[in-house]
Amino acid sequence: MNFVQSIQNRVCACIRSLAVLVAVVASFAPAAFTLCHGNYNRDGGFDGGDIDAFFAAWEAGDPAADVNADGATDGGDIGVFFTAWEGGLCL
Ligand SMILES: [Ca+2]
Ligand SMILES: [Ca+2]
Repeated sequence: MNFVQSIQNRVCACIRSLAVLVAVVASFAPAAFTLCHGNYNRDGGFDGGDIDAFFAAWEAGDPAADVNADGATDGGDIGVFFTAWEGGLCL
């Protein structure tokens, strides 16, 4: 293996590591990174679009809808979502 191949291999290994990191970060639910559950669709406002987005995720059992972060997407999340949404709160 010559010097150029060695550098190429290292760059490729670095890119693969970065791709793995991006995949890991992307696998987390968006809600896990936001403290602004009321603005569920992250458009900056608190409106019906957030309700639609929240319930679409909630009905699908999407972990992103686990807004109370108890590990389950269930009825407990609805109250937390509506409290944040009605108050325009970023908890
Ligand atoms: Ca919104
Ligand atoms: Ca939950």
